[in-house]
Amino acid sequence: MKNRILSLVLAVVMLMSVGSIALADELNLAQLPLTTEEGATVSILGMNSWYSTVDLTDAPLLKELADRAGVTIDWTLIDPTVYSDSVSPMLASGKDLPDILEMPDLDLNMDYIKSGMLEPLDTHFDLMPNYVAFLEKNPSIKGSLTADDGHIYYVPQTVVTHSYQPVMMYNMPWLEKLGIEAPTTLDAFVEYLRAIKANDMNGNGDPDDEIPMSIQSAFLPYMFGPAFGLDLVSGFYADDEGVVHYAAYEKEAYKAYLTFLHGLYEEGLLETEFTSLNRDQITSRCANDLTGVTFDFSWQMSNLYSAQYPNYDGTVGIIAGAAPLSGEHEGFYVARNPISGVFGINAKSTNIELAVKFLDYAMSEEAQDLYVWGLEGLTYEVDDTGARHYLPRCTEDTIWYQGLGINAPNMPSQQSTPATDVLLPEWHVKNDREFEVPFMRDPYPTVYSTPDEAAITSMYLVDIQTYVDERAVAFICGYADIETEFDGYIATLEAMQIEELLKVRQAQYDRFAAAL
Ligand SMILES: [Ca+2]
Ligand SMILES: [Ca+2]
Repeated sequence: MKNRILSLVLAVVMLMSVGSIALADELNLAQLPLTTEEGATVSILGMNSWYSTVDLTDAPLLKELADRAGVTIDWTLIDPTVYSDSVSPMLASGKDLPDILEMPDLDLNMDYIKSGMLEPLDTHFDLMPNYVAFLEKNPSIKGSLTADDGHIYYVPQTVVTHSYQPVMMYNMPWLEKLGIEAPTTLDAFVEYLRAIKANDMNGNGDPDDEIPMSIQSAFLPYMFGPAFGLDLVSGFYADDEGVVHYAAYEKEAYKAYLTFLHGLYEEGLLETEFTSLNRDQITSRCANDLTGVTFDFSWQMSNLYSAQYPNYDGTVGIIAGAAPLSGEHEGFYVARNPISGVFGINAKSTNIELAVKFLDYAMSEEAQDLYVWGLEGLTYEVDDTGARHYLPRCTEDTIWYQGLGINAPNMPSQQSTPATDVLLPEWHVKNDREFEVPFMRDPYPTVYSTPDEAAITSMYLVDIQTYVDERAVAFICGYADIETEFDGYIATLEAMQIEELLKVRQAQYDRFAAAL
C-alpha cells in the first residue's frame, strides 16, 4: 500500500511540477553577484529532467541564475529514474564529490548525516539570509530538518501540501438528478449509494449497470478513516495533546471503521474486486457514465475524470470535489508533508563558502520566481493589470519549455499553489479553495530517526504494516469475523511490539515539537 501511495504521489509531483511564485520586486536578500572572483565555479550533483529527451546541462534559466550569482555551475546530472541507484554508491565512496549534493533520499535515518560527509549549514547561517528567512516562515519544515544533534544539514525541495490533495469526488449530474447536495455524513453517503443502486442514473434503460462507488483500495483509509477520528494515512499520528497513536491499533475507533466498511461490502456498495481496482478502470467508468463517486488526487477531477464526459466544456465540473465525510467525528482530509528532496554541502569541499552562498541564493524568492515563471518575453508576458501569463510556446512546445530548466528538479525549488492554479480550469481552482483546502489536516511530520530508533523501526514496522493490511481486507470481506477475531488482532499487534514502535514515534514527535 505504501508503494502504491508513493507512486501516486510521484505521479502527481511530476504532473504538478511547478515551483513557487513570487513578485519580481520582492526583497532580494542576497548580495549579487555572490563573488567577483574570475572563473568562480560551483559543482553540483543533481537530477536531470524527468523528460528523457531533455538535458539540463545548458538550461538557459539555470545559466541565468548562475550568471546573476557570478559563478559557473559544473553539473553532474543524473537521470531521475535511476538517481538513487547511481548516486548512493558515489556518496558511499565519498571520493571526488561535487560541492553541492542533491541527496538520493530524505536521509531520514541520518545515515549520511552521521557519516560526517555533510557540512552543518547552521554554522554558516550568517551567509544564508534567504534560507534563514525561509525557515522562519516554515517552522514545521525547520522542525523536520533539525537533526537530533540540533544541527541543520539540508536545504529542502518542497511540494504543495494542502491544495490538490486526495479528496471526495462526486458525479454532479447524478446528485442533481436525485435532488440532493453532496453528502457530508456517512449516513447520507450510504443513502446516496443506495439510490444509485436502485435507479437508472445514467438513463440507458438499465437500472443495474451503475457501480455506486469506484475507489482504489489505497484511498479507502483517506476517505473513511477521518469520520472515525483516525488518520490511517499517516498510520502514526499525534492527537491535540501531542500523544502519538497508531490508527490501526485504536481499539474502538478502528473496529468501528472496519465494521462500517464490512457493511458496505455486504450490501454490495463496495465492490467485490475492490482491492484490484485501478485508475484506468475508473477513468473508463467515467467515459461510460457508470459511477457515482470516487476518491483520488484532486488533480484528476478536471483533467482526467471530468474530461471523459462528452458534454464537459471545461467550465463546470462533472466529477467535482466536495467536503469530507463526518461520522461521530468531524471529517477531514489528510494533507501531505512538504519535503520532497534535500540538498547538502560536501564537508570535504574546498569551496564551502561559495557553495553555501550559492545554495542560499538558489533558495531565494528571486530564484524561485525564475524556476516557476522563467523570464519576461521568453516564457511569460505581463498584461495591463500587471498579471503574468505564460506565452503559448510554453504549452505548445514541451521539450523546449522543459529544456529551459523550468521547475528545476536539480535545485531546491518550492512548488506553489498559485503556479499550479494557472494550469487548471477556474472551477477546479474554486473547488480546491472551497471544499478541499479548508478541511486539510497535517499528516504525521517528517522526523529523523536516531540509529537506535531506525533499528527498532526496521525490525518491526514492515511486518506490522503487512499484517494490518492483510487483516483489513479479511475483516472488510468477512474472511475474518470482526466480533470474534478483532481482539486477537489487537493482541497480535501487541506481540509484534507495536508499543515499542509507539515509544519510538513519541520520542521523535517530541523532538520535532521541541524544534519548532
Ligand atoms: Ca442503478
Ligand atoms: Ca443505467
